[in-house]
Amino acid sequence: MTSMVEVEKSLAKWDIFCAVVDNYGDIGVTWRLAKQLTNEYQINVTLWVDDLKSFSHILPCLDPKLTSQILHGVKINLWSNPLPVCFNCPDVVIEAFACDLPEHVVQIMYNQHQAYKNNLSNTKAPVWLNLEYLSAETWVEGCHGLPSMQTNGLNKNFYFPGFTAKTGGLICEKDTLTKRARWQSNPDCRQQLFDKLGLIGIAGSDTVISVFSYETPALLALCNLWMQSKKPIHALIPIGRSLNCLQPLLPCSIEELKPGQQIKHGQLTLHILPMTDQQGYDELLWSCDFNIVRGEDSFLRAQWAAKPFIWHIYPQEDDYHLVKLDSFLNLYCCDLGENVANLYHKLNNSFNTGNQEDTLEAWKSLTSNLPELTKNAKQWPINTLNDTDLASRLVQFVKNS
Ligand code: TRH
Repeated sequence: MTSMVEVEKSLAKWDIFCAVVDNYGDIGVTWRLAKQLTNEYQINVTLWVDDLKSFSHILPCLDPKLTSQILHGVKINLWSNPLPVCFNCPDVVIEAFACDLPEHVVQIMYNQHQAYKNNLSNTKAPVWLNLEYLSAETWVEGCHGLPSMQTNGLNKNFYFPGFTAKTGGLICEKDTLTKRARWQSNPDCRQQLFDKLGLIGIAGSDTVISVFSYETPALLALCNLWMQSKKPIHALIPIGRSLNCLQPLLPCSIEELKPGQQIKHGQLTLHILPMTDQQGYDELLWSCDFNIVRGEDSFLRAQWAAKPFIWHIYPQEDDYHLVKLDSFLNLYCCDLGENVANLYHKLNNSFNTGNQEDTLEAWKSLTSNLPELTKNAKQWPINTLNDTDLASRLVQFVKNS
């Protein structure tokens, strides 16, 4: 049995390594986890990131020129080769999304392992975890937690986030749902956010939709439809990839667009937004009637926002992402009536494959079923979290290691 001293020790210092592949998902997930482990478990977290410039888009107060800085209680170190800051062996090392730790780091972990094995030290090698991408596929349950013995004798475990009790869970800070409920019960919060973002001309009865997607012709088709809507629709679009497929609606090139700009076409107003920090983005999702999200982290935040959403999943080879999308939709739709479930599948599938006609058909039919979709969106976070989130399961996993 693990002694109390060992338990506390295992929670003392954790290092997370993140390589930014593209976009903001890898850093978005690791940054969110680092903050939560610090705030809720008082863990001393160091986040090593190889691209501070990308990071600064979702953390505007970060200075990309500094090799080390502390923000929100998390030490953020630049991960360059060689490491510009000394790596002191922590209690836990998380390698995010198979990012391959620096050899030098593995060597230090190995030295510690050897010293412990040879009774030269009381300190074990760190618990080494590979945090994987989120998927709702059923095989995840069988792979979560599996060990992988390395050639040097060190052990690494696969940690799979997921939607069921047998997986690693979903990232959600303890106070997210209460903060969101408080926000949504007070219309002043939304108004204050819109004022802060300089969004003018949005009436309480207008439809507000946030858009954070990749490129798809389905988005342009939806915008063309929204222009002819009976009541005003506002699309709130943080500067980024969604705009690449909206060029026909823009008065200038994407590079010339400025946050704060508004572009009106019939009943549709496009509002160009700046990117904000993660808290600001949550508030945006909480304030909209419908959200279009993507990747992994914004996809989860849309679920915690308890509003209907389209998921533009990160594209993978051989359209494998469509399998992942389907697995999620099967779970998400299981309490919906058959008709709405089918329409919701159709909307998400066609948005992802770029089928304009099907997207429009599904959207039009779903708008008359919005109450059912909204009811499901409200209940979903409660059912899905099922009392535990990823960080609490992760801490428990480490304690049991
Ligand atoms: O940016 P993404 O497309 O990231 C993707 C996915 O994670 C994908 O799985 C991965 O393989 C690939 O990156 C490399 O989408 P995602 O995951 O939603 O990440 C966006 C992050 O940006 C998320 O943490 C929310 C944050 N964000 C802000 O903080 N402020 C903003 O204004 C916006 C629009 C987003």
